[in-house]
Amino acid sequence: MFFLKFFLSILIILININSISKAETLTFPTNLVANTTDFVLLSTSGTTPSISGYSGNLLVTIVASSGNVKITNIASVFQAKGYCAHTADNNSAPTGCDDSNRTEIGFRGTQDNINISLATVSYKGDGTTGSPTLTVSITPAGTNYLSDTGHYYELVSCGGSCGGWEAARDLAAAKTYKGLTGYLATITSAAENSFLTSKISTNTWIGGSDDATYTSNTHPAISNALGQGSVLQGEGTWEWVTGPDNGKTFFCQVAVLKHGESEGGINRADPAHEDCTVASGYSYENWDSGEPNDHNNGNDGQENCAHLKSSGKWNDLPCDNGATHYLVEYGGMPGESASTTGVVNLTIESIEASGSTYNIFDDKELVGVVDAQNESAVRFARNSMDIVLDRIHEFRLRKNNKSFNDNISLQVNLNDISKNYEDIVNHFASMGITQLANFVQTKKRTDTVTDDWQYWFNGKISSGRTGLRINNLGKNNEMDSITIGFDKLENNTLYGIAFNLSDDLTNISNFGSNLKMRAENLILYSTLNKKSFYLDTILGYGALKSLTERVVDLSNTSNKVFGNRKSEQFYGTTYLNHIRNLNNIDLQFFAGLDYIYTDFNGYSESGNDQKIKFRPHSLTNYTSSIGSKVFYKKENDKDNFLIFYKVEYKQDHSESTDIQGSLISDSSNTIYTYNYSVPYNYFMKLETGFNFKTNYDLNIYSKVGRIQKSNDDFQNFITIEFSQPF
Ligand SMILES: [Ca+2]
Ligand SMILES: [Ca+2]
Ligand SMILES: [Ca+2]
Repeated sequence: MFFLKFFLSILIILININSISKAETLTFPTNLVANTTDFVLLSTSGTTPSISGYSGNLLVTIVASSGNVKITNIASVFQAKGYCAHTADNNSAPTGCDDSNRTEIGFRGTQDNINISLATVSYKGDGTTGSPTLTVSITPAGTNYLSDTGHYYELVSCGGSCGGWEAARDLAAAKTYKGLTGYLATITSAAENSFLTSKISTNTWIGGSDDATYTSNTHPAISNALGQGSVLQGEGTWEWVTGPDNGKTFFCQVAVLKHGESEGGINRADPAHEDCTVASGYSYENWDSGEPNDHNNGNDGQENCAHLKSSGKWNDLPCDNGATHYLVEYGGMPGESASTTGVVNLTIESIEASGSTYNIFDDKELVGVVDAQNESAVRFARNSMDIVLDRIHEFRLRKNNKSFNDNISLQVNLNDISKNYEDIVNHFASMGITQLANFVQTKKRTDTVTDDWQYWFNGKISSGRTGLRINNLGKNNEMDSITIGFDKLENNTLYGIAFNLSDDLTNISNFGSNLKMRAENLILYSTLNKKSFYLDTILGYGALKSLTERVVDLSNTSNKVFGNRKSEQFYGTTYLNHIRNLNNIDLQFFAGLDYIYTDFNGYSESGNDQKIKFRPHSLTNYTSSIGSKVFYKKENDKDNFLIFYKVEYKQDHSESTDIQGSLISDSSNTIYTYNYSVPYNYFMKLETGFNFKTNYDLNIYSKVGRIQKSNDDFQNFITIEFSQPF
């Protein structure tokens, strides 16, 4: 019994897996809001086109109602007859499908192969207003979908004679596809005929006849007025006799010659009865020259069945002709609708569309570049303030430190420090610090007086990620900065001035959009000491330069626009610190406020038609913070080594700002607006480091840390600082 149950449950699982795997699903965006003046990847809608649950060889077709469509990855799929200028199915890459001038594309492959290409479907508008659509269909290879009729078509080879038209008609009627009953194809429009000509282009039976056996017409064909004698019923009255068009007359034969007259090659078919009337909406026919000719041998009713030629022209053939193919059409039968998921329409709202909700800031690459400029600016100001605060902290330590005498060279110390620090030293060595370090080493310490002028030097590297939340493009940033400062203690107050140069690189998404920013800062600072309280104050000015590179066509990422912008910023911070000493431990508690105001100049991008002119904007950021720092002193007669830990909570009160731009190519100069606000409410700063004083009176201060923001953004940093009296 157990084994039976076990077996049954396995069976049920297998059946379920089987039914799941057969659910054919076409995942395709249904709406795309984009600037389609150049190609736009459909995946920028947030939905990457793909299929699942399909098996076998498939044909994918994508038809644009206007504009152009292409795929850029063609390597894994095959040529399909009638698509991308290929005249036959061929197991080579469809080279025409990545052209920029296609209004429809089609290619064949397995599901996995097709998905690689589908991910790169791109659309470009035609420059006129409207709301274009893209229609995509997935059918088994050999079955075509015509979006005009919504019908499917399948050419069937009988592998020899089909056994005549009637046999072909019955074979077609026995076929079904996705819940639709098949019928011998009826061609009722030029669009349908042209589609079948280009996609099928084979001699094949179709569903027309003038044989009264099949048609609804019972009139004798004779027209006494033409004096052609009594002949077969219905002759000359051509009807569609299959599918939803059954019984619709589409052609009334007109005799050219009278009965008995003969002229080689001239149509001698009998005329239709004078009551013959073409049904409304069925006037399309595409008879070949001289057809239908009813075999042209003087006998009536010789050729009564319609046959489509590979040229797209029609011929009447004897119904028992040994023709080898028949064309099945699916769709349009009363009460039937396709159960297929293989057809999806995508509506594109582009800048071209009247009444479109299109906004240039719907472009994530663009928003990435805009956000990055704001983020970098704030990062610069906070970086400068942090570095100067570090210096102030370091000074406080130094002021409290005891003197010491042994020889310890800077070089030795640096070699002892971890690899990370070596990287920093190497990095800054290339910027001239080697000379500075050498200078530092040669300068012998003379005394422990702390009210000499002192210089200090700080190098800092940081890297972080922003925009990690869903629907944001992730951004990586790297910043490095060097700072040199001078300060002096007077009346228990430290006064100082510092110069900072910082470079920041932000890589936006993975397509090549990026922002390079440079800041040159002048910073004034002071710290006032009263008993165990210290009041730190910093004021700074920064001149910023931005270079932007923005990818405007994700299907061709070398297509970029470029920007060059200048900005200025003012910033300041005040911290109140209280320090308590407990033997080898100093405890510091602090609270602070900072304020950053950045004034971004307007600027215009250069490059292609999607370049944007940005208006000036300003950004105001401020935070309040509380935190504490713990110092652990390790002292002996050789050195003075101190370790610290710091934690700080900063609440962000920054204001949002409107960023505005217009397309330079847009003569109406429509201005689009994007509201930027800092995407986090608070952040935490965690730091740890050490202070080390050598007997050359050189002070080395270093720390590593992380800023963790409430929205998952983060910034890691490592800094090293030297200072010395002179
Ligand atoms: Ca039809
Ligand atoms: Ca005939
Ligand atoms: Ca004929």
